[in-house]
Amino acid sequence: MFNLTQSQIDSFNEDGFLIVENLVDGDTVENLRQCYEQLFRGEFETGISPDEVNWQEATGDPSLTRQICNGWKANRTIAEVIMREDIGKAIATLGDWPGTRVMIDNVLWKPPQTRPLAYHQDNAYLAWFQPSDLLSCWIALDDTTAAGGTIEFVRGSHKWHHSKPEGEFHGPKDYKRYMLQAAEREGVEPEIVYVEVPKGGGSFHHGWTWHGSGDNLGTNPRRSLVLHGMRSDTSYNPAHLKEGTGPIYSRYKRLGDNVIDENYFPIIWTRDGYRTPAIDSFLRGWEH
Ligand SMILES: O=C(O)CCC(=O)C(=O)O
Repeated sequence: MFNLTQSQIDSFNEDGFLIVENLVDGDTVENLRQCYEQLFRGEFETGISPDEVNWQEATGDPSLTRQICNGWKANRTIAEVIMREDIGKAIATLGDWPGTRVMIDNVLWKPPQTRPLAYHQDNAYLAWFQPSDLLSCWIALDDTTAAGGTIEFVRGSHKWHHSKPEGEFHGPKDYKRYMLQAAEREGVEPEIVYVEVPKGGGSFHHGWTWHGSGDNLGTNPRRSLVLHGMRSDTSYNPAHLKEGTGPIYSRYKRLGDNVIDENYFPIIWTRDGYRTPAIDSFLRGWEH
């Protein structure tokens, strides 16, 4: 059970991120690693495909970080972590939100000698819902190091101006390029902090915090599972469905209103005690 202290909340507000240990235990890390093998082989336990499958064993570019988005829909072990109430509560507390929904998860696997993920601000891709705020929990499934391509944050950059999405996310030549341009516009020297934690630890980050990750120059894989949370009271913004990741996630838009359907974006924790009831039957397995 993860709980935040007041000094962690203060430090998140100041820095735009928070590094923590012991988000998941060793057995869970091991189980998740097995699921990663299955997902990247195209084995989807529930029968539902993840929303974005950017890498598969037979066809994926071996020099790129393997990525699947919304692995929770395909695999219940992943879903159990992504739907955790305590993590939903921590996200809502850090964001000062009424509650947290799952926007997407990210299943990430960066083998040794693979390429970077470009620096970006998450909120820049999200005009299709409003308020378009994201707050994320990044969980390491391997011990992480700077040389091993761990996630890195720029301290205080959630207070910088908001940039537009630019460039290639997967494997760019200069992964810091757009962050450095933003720092120049801001007139500051960026202070980069690497998330170096034992497996099972990780971090939380604000949706406007600049972050990315370098080449994996180490000899171990760098796997991580990310929950990107959105506010429980958010809704579709029909004027901006074509922007950012909107074309992918607007497929779940209802025809007659802008309600974000909790079957696809489940509510995992709210201040008033609500949690999407169907989560339990999904996690138990429909056959039971
Ligand atoms: O794990 C990484 O290298 C980057 C992940 C990321 O962009 C995120 O969690 O928002």
